Amino acid sequence: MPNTSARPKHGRRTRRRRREDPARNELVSSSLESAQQCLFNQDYGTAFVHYLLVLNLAPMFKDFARESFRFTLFKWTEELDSVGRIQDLFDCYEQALELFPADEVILNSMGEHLFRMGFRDEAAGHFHKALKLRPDYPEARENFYRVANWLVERWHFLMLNDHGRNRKYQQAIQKAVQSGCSTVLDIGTGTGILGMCAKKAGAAEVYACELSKTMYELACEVVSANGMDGSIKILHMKSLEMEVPKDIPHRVSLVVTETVDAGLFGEGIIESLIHAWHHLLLPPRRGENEFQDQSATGRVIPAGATVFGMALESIEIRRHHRLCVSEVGGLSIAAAGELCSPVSCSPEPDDSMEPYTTERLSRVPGGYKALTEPFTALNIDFNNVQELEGLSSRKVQQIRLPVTQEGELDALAVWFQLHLDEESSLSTGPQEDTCWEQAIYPVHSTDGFVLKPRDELIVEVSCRDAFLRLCSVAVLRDGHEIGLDKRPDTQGSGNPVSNQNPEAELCSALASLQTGQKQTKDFCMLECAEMALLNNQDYHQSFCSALGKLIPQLRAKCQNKERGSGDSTDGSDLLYVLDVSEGFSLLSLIAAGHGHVKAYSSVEKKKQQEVVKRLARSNNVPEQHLEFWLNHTEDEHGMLKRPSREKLWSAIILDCVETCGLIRQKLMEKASLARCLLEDGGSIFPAKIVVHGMLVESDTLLLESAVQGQEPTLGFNIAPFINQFTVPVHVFLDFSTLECRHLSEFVELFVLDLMESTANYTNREVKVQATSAGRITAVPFWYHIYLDQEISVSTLSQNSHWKQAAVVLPQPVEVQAGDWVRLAVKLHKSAISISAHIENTPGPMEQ
Ligand code: 44T
Repeated sequence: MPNTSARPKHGRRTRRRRREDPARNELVSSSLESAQQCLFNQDYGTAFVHYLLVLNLAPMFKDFARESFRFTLFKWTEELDSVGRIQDLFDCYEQALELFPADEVILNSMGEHLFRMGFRDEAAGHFHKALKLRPDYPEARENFYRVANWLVERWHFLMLNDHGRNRKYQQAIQKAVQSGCSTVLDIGTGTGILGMCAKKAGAAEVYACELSKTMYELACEVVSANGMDGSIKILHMKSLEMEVPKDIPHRVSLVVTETVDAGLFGEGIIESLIHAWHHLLLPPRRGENEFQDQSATGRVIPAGATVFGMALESIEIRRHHRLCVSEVGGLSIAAAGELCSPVSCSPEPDDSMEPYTTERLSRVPGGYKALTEPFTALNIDFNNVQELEGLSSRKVQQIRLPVTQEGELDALAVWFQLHLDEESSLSTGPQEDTCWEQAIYPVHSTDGFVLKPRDELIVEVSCRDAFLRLCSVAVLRDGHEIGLDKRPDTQGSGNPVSNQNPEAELCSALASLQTGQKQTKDFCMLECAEMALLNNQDYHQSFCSALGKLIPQLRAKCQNKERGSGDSTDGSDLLYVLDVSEGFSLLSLIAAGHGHVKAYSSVEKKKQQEVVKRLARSNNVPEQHLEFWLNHTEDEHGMLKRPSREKLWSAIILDCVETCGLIRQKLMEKASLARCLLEDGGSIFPAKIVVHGMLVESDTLLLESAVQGQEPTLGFNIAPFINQFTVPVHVFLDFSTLECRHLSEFVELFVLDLMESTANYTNREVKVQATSAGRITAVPFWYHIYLDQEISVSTLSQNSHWKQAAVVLPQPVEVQAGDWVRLAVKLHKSAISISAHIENTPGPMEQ
């Protein structure tokens, strides 16, 4: 292997001597020749070293060799990547960037590697730089938009647009500073806003810390743009790592923070505050002594919180967390075993599980039904370190809740009031006019327990690993206790709940003791979207019908051919179907269920493969008719393979839309590859995707995409900095519940023909008539996925596992009813962009 880390020396001395040194010239030209020869022989590693040498010795060749150098770099790093030489890979990029520091293609490509390795912050930095160098570089733009959502989460925009919240925080901070808190630490400063409030209120010393590199850099920019760079010290670190006097010279009298998520504790506020009380804050105020000197004591804003909970029914939540159907696409799925979403408050600590998920209940499709009144789950005082420390060791608290409405118990929802000080608080409740999400603790019991008025629901509240845990354990009905939420470990709750059938329970407990196995051997986890997909009967039925049309056609053709050629039917008359869906999919099994089909599944996880195998057995699909092709790819390259040398695929199923509502990356490349592997008359599923959309006026979408308005935020200049992270396409949208005014009918925006098109760039102009007057702020879009000419699935349907996406226009466009709007729709690879203009000339259908 060539030694790529040997960097040729360069610098002024080299340059001065170059002209005088014929030996050097000789070396340059022979190296250049070698580089080209190696490139020709596909020996990219050696070619790369030669190029490095040439370009370091003779920078004047940079323009001439740029293209070949890039090509060599990309080829060589691809090889390094495939053999796991990651450090070498990044060394090569660094060497390349030393030579071409402003090469947007190299920067973008290095960003892609960084992103794949999980270094999102660094990746974003590279995409950002590439984009600054060439703003019209579509690859970098797309990449940047992908990471922007990770780096600067969308709630930053919501927070800064939430004037009520901003003002309340500002007032609370101002009051505290004016009453003597003169040294302040802002934990998790984000854009720096709370720290700047403290400074503006007159605090003598302000410190701020921020964990995320992107947010830290942003905070530095913002603080400096507001003329406070000398007066606020920002540290790029987690507060838990801060020490006095290393990071801040002494303890502070006020900590301000908004490191709270929908479940209150998810950002680690408990741990941060315990640490702050021990290491960063002055001692707390004792008793109710009003006159104690506030500059000698410590306190926290927010002062505390009250957490509320409520039981609810929601079909939307249910279908994402538990199996709700017993049959899909002609398959019985009764034998699937225990399937469960990764969101569970199981009693055993498990890294793969999240205790809660989040939803904005006011926007849950299909709505929800409250089954109990809200109850207080917890009260916590952030100024009492003993109380904070006691949280984790607090014993499990049982709460009895009268059921107020009949309904299926699907989840417990949680929200809170954040008490900034004695007078002022913020609420994240579902009914309030807030933009915040609520925490959702789904109930997993598969049989779906119906609660009735006069029942009492027993909920356990506890705190583990500084997370709040809520679990519905039982229902009291007519004096009997009925256990809920079956859990792997029945001793977990510390409260033996009487079972309806104790004998059966005893038997199975004995059985598991004897085999030494857990009762959970058939347990398998599915992502929420995978669960929703499995519950989507229309989706599976559509595939079943489309395959049911295609397979007999191809079989008939195949039999005719055999008859013609006199071949015997010795098993080679099987049709081959490949399902390249991402994640869990039963489509291959549905294909195999049609008989005379050998289906290849892309299910990768072992547990999930077991589920598919169990279902194959229970549905009488012969084992040899189902293969998991990813189990055999260690020594193979490439995604799609022929089933065997002489056979081609009868059908290839492509997964074309991501759950978030975007077209999958590289879909068109995969489709054109797939087309080459089809037998005559074979099909790609889907054959065609039609993108639909609509003009809307939605302030909500604007508030989530950028800091709005010309007014400075609390008097500070923040918007232009954070708005650099605005992305024009919103994802994970529920269009059915989005607050918006419809300004047009549904319109067809685009057609992607997977059986035909090859183009990477496609443009289309669409004319749409406005049906009412308003400001077009966005164009939500979704897909009609055509499996064949007649059968289609819509990603907008009620039981879809897909969300929708929307293009948010950079500037709203005013329309009158009847106006024609010209939409320029562009598809670059798989990214859609839309711009809207009022058409002055009448549209084609105008009277
Ligand atoms: N809160 C929204 C926003 N961080 C979530 O890197 C939630 C507001 C909200 N930095 C009510 C309810 C809600 N040391 O940039 C992030 C994060 C940083 C830290 C240094 C630490 N120990 C931490 C912990 C977090 O802080 C920033 C904000 S945390 C997320 C806030 C529905 N009102």
